[in-house]
Amino acid sequence: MFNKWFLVIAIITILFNISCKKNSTSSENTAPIASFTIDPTSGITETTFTLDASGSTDNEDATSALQVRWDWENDGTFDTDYSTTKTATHQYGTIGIYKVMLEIKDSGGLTNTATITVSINNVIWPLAVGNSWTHEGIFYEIDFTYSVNTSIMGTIEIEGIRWYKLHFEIDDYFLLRNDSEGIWMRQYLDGELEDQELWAKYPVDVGDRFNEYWDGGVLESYTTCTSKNASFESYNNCYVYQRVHTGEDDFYNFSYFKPDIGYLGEESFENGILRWRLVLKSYNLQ
Ligand SMILES: [Ca+2]
Ligand SMILES: [Ca+2]
Repeated sequence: MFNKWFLVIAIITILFNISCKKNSTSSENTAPIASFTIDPTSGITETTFTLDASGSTDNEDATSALQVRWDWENDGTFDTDYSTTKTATHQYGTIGIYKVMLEIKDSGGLTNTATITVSINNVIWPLAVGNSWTHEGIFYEIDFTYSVNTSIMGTIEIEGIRWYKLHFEIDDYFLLRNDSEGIWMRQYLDGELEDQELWAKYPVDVGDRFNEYWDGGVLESYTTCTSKNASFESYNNCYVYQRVHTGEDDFYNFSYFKPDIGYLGEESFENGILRWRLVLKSYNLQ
């Protein structure tokens, strides 16, 4: 009796195993589906980006069994070895736009890739919530002095793009953002949002010309502050943007910026005579 049942069970086991093997060889392995997130999606050269490929899937393998490797700039050379660890971190040392590529491999050797574009910006204006500046303004024609505060109130998303909202004490608030093309500005006038325009570019090269935001004039840039005004001589390595007003060749502004500090101030000339000046008095960076 024992021998008989043992034989039956043995035969069933053998048939089952054969059946399984037959099935596993006849069903084809399918490629995994690569998917990942990157946080944040833009930053500066000091930003540490966190990448997470745990959203990748495969029909046959558990995600934990899938292997991943990364090509930080999609140049065809992978920068990490295969690993089952789905998260990674990376910093980009140079301003630019990069396409980071994930390759994922299942246990059968099939692969799939996904890419995400990430932009590395500049820090000409330290855009961070809580930063603030105090400037002193002087109208020379009427010998009038005033103080004005600017602070970054928060961020706002418009059409998927993050802007910093700045409150300028004597005006409506305005929005700024940085990307690899430069500084973009949106201004609210009488509560109405103006169209966005490229306002300035960074890094700047002498002779660069830009469309100006509000009156269609041009900007020119210089890479030193020392030539225009003694008030700014103490600031080395700052950038001066000359803004010439359309149709008013004798009316122009110089705006002064310095990386890691921000907006130093501005001067306005008419017929070669200094009309008014805005000078940085203090700043508080978060
Ligand atoms: Ca598979
Ligand atoms: Ca690479």
